[in-house]
Amino acid sequence: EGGDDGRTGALTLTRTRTKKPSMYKVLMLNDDYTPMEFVVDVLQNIFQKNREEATEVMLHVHQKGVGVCGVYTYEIAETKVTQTVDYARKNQHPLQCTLEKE
Ligand code: TYC
Repeated sequence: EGGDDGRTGALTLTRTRTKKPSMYKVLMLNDDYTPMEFVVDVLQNIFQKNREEATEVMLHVHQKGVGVCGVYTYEIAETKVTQTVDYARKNQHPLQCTLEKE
């Protein structure tokens, strides 16, 4: 957006749009003990995936060791990690989940 300084007539360019927020991947880690059904349940209820997508992500993590649950702004990503770990511990599962800046 152009602006006049009102004295010399110099034009300046000012930012009209704020910076896009940094985005963070929420990663789910495999382990040998958490039941597959529990992971699918987490992906549906915390990461808003349908049953098919949730199953795909869970199987990917089971086979590769790690997978992306979703990409969010920092506060939302952090909240989902906390909700996942709290829910897993409440059910005595070792499921781990972490953040990674994109
Ligand atoms: N590997 C687990 C099992 O065989 C299933 C599992 C999948 C656990 C994904 C964690 O993030 C995970 N029961």
